[in-house]
Amino acid sequence: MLLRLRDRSSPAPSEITPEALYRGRRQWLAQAGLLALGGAALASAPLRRSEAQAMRLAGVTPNPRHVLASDEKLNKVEDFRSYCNFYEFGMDKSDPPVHAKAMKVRPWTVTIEGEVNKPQTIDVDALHRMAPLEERVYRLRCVEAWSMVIPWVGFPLSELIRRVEPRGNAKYVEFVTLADPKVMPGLRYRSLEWPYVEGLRMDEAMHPLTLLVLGAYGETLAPQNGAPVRVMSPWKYGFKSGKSIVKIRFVESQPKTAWHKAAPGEYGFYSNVNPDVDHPRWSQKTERRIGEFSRRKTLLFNGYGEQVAHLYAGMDLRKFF
Ligand SMILES: Nc1nc2c(c(=O)[nH]1)N[C@H]1C(S)=C(S)[C@@H](COP(=O)(O)O)O[C@H]1N2
Ligand SMILES: [Mo]
Repeated sequence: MLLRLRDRSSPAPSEITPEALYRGRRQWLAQAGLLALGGAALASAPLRRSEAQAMRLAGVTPNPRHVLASDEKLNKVEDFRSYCNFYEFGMDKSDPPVHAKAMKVRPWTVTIEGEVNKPQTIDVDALHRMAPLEERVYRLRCVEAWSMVIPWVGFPLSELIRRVEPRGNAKYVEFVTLADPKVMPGLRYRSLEWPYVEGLRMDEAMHPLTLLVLGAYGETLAPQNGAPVRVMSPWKYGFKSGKSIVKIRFVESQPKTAWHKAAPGEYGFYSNVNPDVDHPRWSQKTERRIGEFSRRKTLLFNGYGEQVAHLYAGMDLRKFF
């Protein structure tokens, strides 16, 4: 059964707010009919079978406790929607919630190009129907040493990748995001080179933890959180999670990513969360969970090491940071 998302652009199905509901989440999901309880990935429920199979194929032991940060409290939806990094809409955390409202998220297409047998342009509504949507609770660890725990909704990016049939020489996946000067005041500043570009190595993009994200907190994404589509590899710093994607390119050589171009000594291509590799200007050993005062220890690979460490076997993580 499919998990359906409430479309934020249409009226609410009830006056119950997601904020209130996420406290009694299971009950709410059932009541609001947003979640057909069948095989959905609720925090403490076993992984969906296809996901467990995919993880076995990837040589990974399915372990819901690690895949899903179920022992940690979800951040409030207000935190997620009000404390944002989306530099196209301004440098302050409070800019995107104000300015991103002007971004039109329908109609929206994502163009797939490069080293694939089936290049195509996909409408975002077709993306919603491409694969069963799953809810996954993942930590987001920003390189600025704060973090949040978010119930993301989407499907493994690998589902999309398989459908477009990458060729043998496709070694990396590049994500190009929207750059529209009409609605994005931040483009005037040369803080980064626009459009914002991010990338993953093919095996990282195919990894079952990497989600193509279409929603969060049971609803389609708010514009400031990267509507209508973004990616999420939870073992990497948040900036790898490109928002409002318009193009996915399959390429042979390592993409030149926006942050790496802006400051190569500060932001590497891999950007795996690593408490032992400090940012040149600050420590990565601890983080502040948004909404909390005390700091917590940052975990290697953001706590997803059991699932992803094998991808980097034999690599010097200080060199390939
Ligand atoms: N297009 C685009 N995507 C982006 C960014 C950005 O500035 N532009 N910021 C990144 C950073 S630094 C982080 S931490 C996350 C923040 O996601 P959130 O605001 O939805 O929590 O988005 C990432 N994706
Ligand atoms: Mo970030």
